[in-house]
Amino acid sequence: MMTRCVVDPMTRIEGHLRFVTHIENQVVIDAQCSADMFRGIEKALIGYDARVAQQVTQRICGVCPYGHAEAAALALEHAMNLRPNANGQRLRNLIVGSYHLQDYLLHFYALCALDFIDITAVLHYQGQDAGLLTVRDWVKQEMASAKVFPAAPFLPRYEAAYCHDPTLNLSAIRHYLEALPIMATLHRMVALFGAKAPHPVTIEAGGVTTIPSLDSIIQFRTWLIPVAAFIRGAFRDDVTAVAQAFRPYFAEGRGAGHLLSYPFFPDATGANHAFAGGATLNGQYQPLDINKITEDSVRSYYSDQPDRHVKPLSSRHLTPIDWAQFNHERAQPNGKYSWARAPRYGGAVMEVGPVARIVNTYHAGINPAVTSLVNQYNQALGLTLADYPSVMGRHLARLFNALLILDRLEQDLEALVPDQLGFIEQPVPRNAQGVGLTEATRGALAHWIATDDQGYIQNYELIVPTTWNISPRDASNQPGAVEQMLIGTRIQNSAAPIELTRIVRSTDPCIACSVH
Ligand code: NFE
Repeated sequence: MMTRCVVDPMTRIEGHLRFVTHIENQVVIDAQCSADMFRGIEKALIGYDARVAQQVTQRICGVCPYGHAEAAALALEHAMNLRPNANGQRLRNLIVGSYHLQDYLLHFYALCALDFIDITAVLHYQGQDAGLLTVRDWVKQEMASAKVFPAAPFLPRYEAAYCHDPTLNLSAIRHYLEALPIMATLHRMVALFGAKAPHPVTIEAGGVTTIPSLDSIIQFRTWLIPVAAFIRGAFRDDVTAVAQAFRPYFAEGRGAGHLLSYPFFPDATGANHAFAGGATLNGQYQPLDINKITEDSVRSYYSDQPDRHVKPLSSRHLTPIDWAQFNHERAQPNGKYSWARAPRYGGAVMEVGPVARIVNTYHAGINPAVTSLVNQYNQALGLTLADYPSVMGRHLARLFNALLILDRLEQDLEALVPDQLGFIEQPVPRNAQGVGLTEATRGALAHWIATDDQGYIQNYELIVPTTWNISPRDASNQPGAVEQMLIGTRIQNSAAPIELTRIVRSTDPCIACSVH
């Protein structure tokens, strides 16, 4: 018997995602992901001074604004043929790196932990920890007053699927609470040099406009101490323990496993990145070739045709379909089902994100710290690189990213020169083009800019991490990366398909970014 299973909206992610699966004999035989929002920010930029892109594109998202700021600055720097000086690059790394750390904690504790950790374990808690006692009382109260458990934010709840180890459950719940002030501290660190969090304002083409003082460097260092202790202690312990407790999830949500990443986290010269760009296809690594990137919108809610394998900046601006036609339950012309477009790399469907950064860097052999961390965990958990594009591999790779970025943050902070400007001012070039490539937390992020004969924005295009991951089918009818991860999954109970939500959440989708 075939069952249609619709998850709409997907909770504990950013933005509005709906996915529809068809399940036969407890196995997913078809899946469609629909990004359910559209804003048109690329179009809105046309005609404005090129420097506004960095501010406006940050408004795409409250979670990864730093990524858009950096990609926009890099695109304009490319058009200007300009690189920040050492202090500018280090300040940028400190802002971007702090944001990455905040985002890894947010994803693991606030968005994903409740897929694995049993919150009701707290009901049996007999100790003196004030945080756990508060959660215990709150859960008890909710159960008594609502008569129905769970209450938000513990919905949906899938009985019997959670961790059965009371020690791990309680320690993860305690760390869930402890992570909150750590994330707040990381936002303060972003604001210290970014002048604002979220949406830091100081990352500009030419560097960073804040001048670090000795006081601000010492303040950053003081805040970094508890952050580093939490990431190297509680976070590392929790992710490692969950990975061990849910070992079969290294075999779930694998998809095709083709991995794309861009160079990320350079040294002070803007080169020698900590993470390599490149593509791993069928287990074989190749250096990055951005000319292979195309996008089509055959199954996306845009009316322009033909719209196959378009290169960035070569497209005309797509026209959204007539809103009156928009209704999920009614078939759309040409089987369109998402506002997201379908980026491809040499025609291949690619997964982007923490696993791509780790696996591509490992293959490229450019960072001994990556090689040693991966080797250490592979030996301890009995893994190979092929296990990383998976639900648990993605959680583990986020931990690796956090540990590696933390090390680099400490180095950049020590080398930062007080009272020295890290910004070079240069006019916006006319009739110029540029591309900015970076890694936001969720993966490969690129901004393309073209200016007109006044230096205003003539064309602007973004291809964003989640667009790669949750893309719909393309002109060749290939399912997107998350769709491929879902197809073939065995479901224990189609009325409570926790396997599916674990797969989707492992990619940390942001629909606000994916469609923009
Ligand atoms: Ni809106 Fe974003 C995505 C990330 S792009 S969260 O996808 O990370 O900067």
